[in-house]
Amino acid sequence: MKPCILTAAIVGAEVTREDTPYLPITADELGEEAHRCAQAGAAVIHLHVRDSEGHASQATPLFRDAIRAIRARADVIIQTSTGGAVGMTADERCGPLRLDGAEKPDMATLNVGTINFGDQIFANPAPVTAGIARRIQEAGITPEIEVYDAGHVEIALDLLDKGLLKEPLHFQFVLGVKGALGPSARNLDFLVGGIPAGSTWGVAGIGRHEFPLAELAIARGGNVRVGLEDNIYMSKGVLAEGSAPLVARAADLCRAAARPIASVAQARELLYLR
Ligand code: KMH
Ligand code: ZN
Repeated sequence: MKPCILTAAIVGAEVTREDTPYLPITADELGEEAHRCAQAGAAVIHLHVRDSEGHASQATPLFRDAIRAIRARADVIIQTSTGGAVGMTADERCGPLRLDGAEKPDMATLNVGTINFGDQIFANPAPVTAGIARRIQEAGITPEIEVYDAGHVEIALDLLDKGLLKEPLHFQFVLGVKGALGPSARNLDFLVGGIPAGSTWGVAGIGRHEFPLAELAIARGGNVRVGLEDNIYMSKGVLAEGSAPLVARAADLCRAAARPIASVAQARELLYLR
């Protein structure tokens, strides 16, 4: 079995300090949390940033500070969000793509389809997605395709046809968002069955679905994303003291399934990163 790449989604855009006191917000807190996650086995940090009041932001300087703080502490692959938060403009969402030099992200997410997002709508109309895909490509950053619903793989294949994505493709199946595709094995198998040979894929299960889906992904040869962005609990009513304990549990699941955990160097190779 090839090594399993563990991604830590350490902050996200929606979880608040009221939800959990363990949410990292400042650059130093993000750096420390990324370091703890790397020690627990994460090779990739999926990164959002917050402003000084803890609100979701896609501001380039905040990403610069966070990436500096992370790289000062840990050798990890940094994957910045271009999803941001519901309601942000496409231009705003592209804040991290403006970074270069030592703070340039290794990867960036590409959200290819519009979904219900709880009571809200996470809007990704085709022209917005195409524009963000082009900007990721022009920046020379490797995209990860975020898939939340049944038709999203098709949209990605259309972007591939148009030259806005290049193979090998990297997919993240985010399952269990309220209003989008549910977290079943049947849905996961359907999605995996639709991606081109040679693609990589991982699963991010939302809320209580995080670990059941992680187990499925590990058994099927996929990668795993965990972290406070997706789930704040270790077990019912018991808060995770940051994302690192969630990464540690995912690493335990890998060991239990005799699946090696990808080092950063192995993850770079598997993801064809420069
Ligand atoms: N916060 C969600 C609306 C991404 O990072 O690319 C979108 C999101 C996806 O988190
Ligand atoms: Zn995200």
